[in-house]
Amino acid sequence: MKIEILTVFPEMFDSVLSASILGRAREQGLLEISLRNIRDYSDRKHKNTDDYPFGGGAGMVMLAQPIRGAMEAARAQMRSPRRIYLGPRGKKLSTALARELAREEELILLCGHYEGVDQRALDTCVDEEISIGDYILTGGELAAMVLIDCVARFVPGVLGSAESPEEESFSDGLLEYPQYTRPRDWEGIPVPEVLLSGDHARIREWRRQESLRATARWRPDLLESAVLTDRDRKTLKELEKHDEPEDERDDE
Ligand code: 4G1
Repeated sequence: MKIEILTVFPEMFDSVLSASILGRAREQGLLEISLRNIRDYSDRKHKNTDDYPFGGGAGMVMLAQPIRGAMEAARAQMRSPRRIYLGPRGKKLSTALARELAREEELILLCGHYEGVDQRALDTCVDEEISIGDYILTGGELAAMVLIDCVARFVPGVLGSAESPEEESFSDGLLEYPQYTRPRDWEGIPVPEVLLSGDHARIREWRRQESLRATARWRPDLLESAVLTDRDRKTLKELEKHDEPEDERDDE
């Protein structure tokens, strides 16, 4: 998959895109990510990329002209890219949307900064807007990195075959079960006995129950769209009887 990132702060991406799984995927050629500095496309004398808002008000607005220039240069390197602006008005990023984007050959990601982007650039240079959530950011760069991280996991080969994205408990819409590693006893706290039993059927059952327990406790909203078996529903009923209700827990 090819990704072009249009930004006025390309250096923000360097460590994130070079480390760990994304770095490995780029070395393997599974992800071809390039950064394009919008400033390089400014026609203005001092290579400005922003100006005061018409109508007044605080802050600066990104100029349409360098965005058009950068977008056309990126597009010249591609066949039929999906052009995305990361912004707070967009459709919310989800696992489902990430999976869909991972099927694209080519993406162009436009990152806004300052108070935003001249609306005419958005109207003429992008296909859609995507948001990573409801909070205020100083720029779209972190959102673009979140999107790339999330999408890359669904690009075939990016995760090793042992770590397929469907293997994770979150893929059926539940939270993950608790994980433990060595030592078996750490500061007097033992690892749950079942995990040392070697009984893989019991381990699988215990993990499923713990996923259900964690989800019911911390993110009950996720249960509405989770993929549940009849057995899961029975387990949840049992947990309701035995687990403390949320408002009686001493950690709140
Ligand atoms: C109004 C949030 C403004 C923000 C309402 C999620 C946020 C990009 C995102 C803002 C941005 C809300 C995102 C706000 C984002 C221009 C530059 C827009 C930064 C900018 C809830 C500032 N997902 N925010 N405005 O944060 O780009 O992708």
